[in-house]
Amino acid sequence: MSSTGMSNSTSISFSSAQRLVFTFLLALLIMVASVLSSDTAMPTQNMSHKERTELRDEARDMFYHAYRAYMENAYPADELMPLSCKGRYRGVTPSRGDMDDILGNFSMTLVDTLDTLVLLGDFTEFEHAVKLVIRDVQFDSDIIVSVFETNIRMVGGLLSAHILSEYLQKQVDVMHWYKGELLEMARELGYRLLPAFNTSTGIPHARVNLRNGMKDPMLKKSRETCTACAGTILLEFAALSRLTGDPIFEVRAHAAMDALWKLRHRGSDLMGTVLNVHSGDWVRRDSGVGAGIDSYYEYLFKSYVLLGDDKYLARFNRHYNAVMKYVSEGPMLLDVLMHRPHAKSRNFMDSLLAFWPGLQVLSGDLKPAVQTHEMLYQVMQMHNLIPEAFTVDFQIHWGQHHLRPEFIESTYFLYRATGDHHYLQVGKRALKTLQQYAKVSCGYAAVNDVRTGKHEDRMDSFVLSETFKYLFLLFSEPQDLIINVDEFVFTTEAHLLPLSIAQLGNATFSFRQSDENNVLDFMRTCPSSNKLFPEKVRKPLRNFITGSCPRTSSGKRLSALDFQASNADHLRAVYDMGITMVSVGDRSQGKAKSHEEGEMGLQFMQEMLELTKIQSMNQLAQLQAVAYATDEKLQDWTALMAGPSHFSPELIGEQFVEGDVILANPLRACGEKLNQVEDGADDARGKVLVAERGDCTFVSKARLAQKAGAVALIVCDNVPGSSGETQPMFAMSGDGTDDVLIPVVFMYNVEFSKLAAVMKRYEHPLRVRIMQMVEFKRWQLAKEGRQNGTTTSAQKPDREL
Ligand code: DMJ
Repeated sequence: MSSTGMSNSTSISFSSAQRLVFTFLLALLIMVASVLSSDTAMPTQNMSHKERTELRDEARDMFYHAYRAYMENAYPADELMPLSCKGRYRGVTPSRGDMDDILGNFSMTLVDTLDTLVLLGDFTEFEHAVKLVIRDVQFDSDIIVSVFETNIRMVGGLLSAHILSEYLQKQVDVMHWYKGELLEMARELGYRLLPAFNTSTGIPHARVNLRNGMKDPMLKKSRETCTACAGTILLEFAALSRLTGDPIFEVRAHAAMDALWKLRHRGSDLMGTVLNVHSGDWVRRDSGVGAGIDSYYEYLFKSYVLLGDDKYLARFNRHYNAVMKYVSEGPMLLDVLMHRPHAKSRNFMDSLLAFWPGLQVLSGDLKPAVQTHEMLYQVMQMHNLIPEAFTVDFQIHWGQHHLRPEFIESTYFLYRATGDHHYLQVGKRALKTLQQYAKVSCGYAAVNDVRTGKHEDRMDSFVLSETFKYLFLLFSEPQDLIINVDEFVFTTEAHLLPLSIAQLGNATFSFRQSDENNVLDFMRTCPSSNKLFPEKVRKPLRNFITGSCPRTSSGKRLSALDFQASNADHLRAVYDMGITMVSVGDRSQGKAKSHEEGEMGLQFMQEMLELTKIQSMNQLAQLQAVAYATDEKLQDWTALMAGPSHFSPELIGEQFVEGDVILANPLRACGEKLNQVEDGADDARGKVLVAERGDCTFVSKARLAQKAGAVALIVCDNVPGSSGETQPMFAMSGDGTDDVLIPVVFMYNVEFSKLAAVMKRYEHPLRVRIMQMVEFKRWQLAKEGRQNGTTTSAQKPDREL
């Protein structure tokens, strides 16, 4: 065995694995340290009434800057393009692909914005805008739109504006001409969405043609939708039914929710993110709280609040417990697979999950809400704006920033629940940042990359309906507002639906409402801040640094095993031992209080490293190894890291697949004729096939490889320079059909290049073995032990699949 080869490969894989694992373990510490540093640098000060009023007015000005830019340069288009300063029209403006499914040429930004005008107290502009919508907006267009987006932005916007128009008629004595036109428009639009619900499961299609329903030929193959897309209908459809007296909408939306609930994983209680509306099969089994699933959870809880049906609370609670058990990792929320919930399926988070703390506040679970929010605040401070996705060590994964509302929304709910001025300070920072990085002469522009600050020609309608609305609400006092917002539920698009809608229910919807009063009480009354956590969570951390909080010492040395990052005494003890937890940008050195405590600190760090090693073994479970032997006796193995797939059998424990490696022909393995040259030289039977990523899906490559007789498939990345050392490893997705029986793994370009170089150098066919990385490590450690005579119990992984 070439020991150099072995140790090289070990160090390559271990260092990356350790980096991954370290981030898991240390991110908690870094997070705590970051909280410390932010609190130390800027202790929360009460915000004066004057400053708060100024910020409220600034939020209002921001809204008008964007609103006027849209009205003067883009209306009646769906969106403003703030850099070109003109409207974005479907079918006219160059297409952005699927993203344009939100556009229906129905003046979306104005409809989405109507109720914000009421909250701002601008009844004159509201009345004018309602007249414009009634006059200009129509839905009879041959356009395919997203059912979810049309529902939350358009139906929700129309309903909320209708409710507020009637409210203003009664309370402010204006708009007497209004005769329910907006409700009629919402009903018409609701009917245009209904054909999407004609599926065997009752779960709606993702898209529908506004004029032709599902008859559009482009929709023939339609079958996949996301969990959030299908599960974010009920609030609007129930309100539509209650207000119009037509039960069809609510009936369909309940049925979709029931069908979704049946698809949960019975073991974990988790949901995936993409499913087939006809078969009910899962297409993506990743489960988190961000993109693809976010508002499904939100609507379970809020449906209970709005409609009073206990079953939605029970379902929410089941999912919530599952999320807190498997997805929640300290302050972080990391996707797992619904059917393998103990292993994380990715090591980054998306910015959509920033709504989660707000939902936790509403459901009464404040402590984790505070922690996740604080983490997000750190991410914001590190990058100025929260990037669309960021890794567990808070580095940028996707650099865009779309001016999304979720973080501000959670900040608002946390402030409402706690009264802690920290959240006003956070809101101030968010507001100033938007002013600095997003304001342009014609509105506010999304940021293409938070590292460069480069703008994108995009201002989504939610900037006006949510982002500025929540900012304004955060800095407003209740007496500034014409309505009591506690009597409303905010939809996922921040449209206001009154709790009184429950009373409009007819005999079709008589729910179990035993706890309804409790729920309403909770929504109406902000819990007293002294019962709540934020200060309790954050203050000990501050005290730990400032030393103002006397520590109760047991005289015992704190061991790494017992260490809890959330325990203030532990943090203090670690600090006294001279260990400083470093937040990015803060490289200050720790100094032990005494020689003894310094020794204890060293011991502590050693234990921590040991623990990290053990943890690394567990975290490695998902990582696959492509190991190769270059000696004839197949003794010396070198492993390169690879990622698993969701659609191929899992290699469990010591199982592995072995074969000579061969390139696919054609390399991308997309055509029917795979590895079929006449002389049979590229015969794939019994071989481990390598195909390049691209041109067709992972799973179709796998099917072709299987058909060609390969025993395993390695898909190598087509992006030069990509590497598992710098990029998160991920699991390849399938299409919901479990017909792939051979293991399939993914290698980034740098790792594959190493394998390719050996393949080139090596005269004989190169033998490779696909197995779990953790098993490879165990195998090698055991071999090393045997060679050194230190262990006799080492097992060779000999269970060929
Ligand atoms: C909004 O349209 C809604 O909040 C939706 O639920 C998620 N995406 C955007 C905002 O980011």
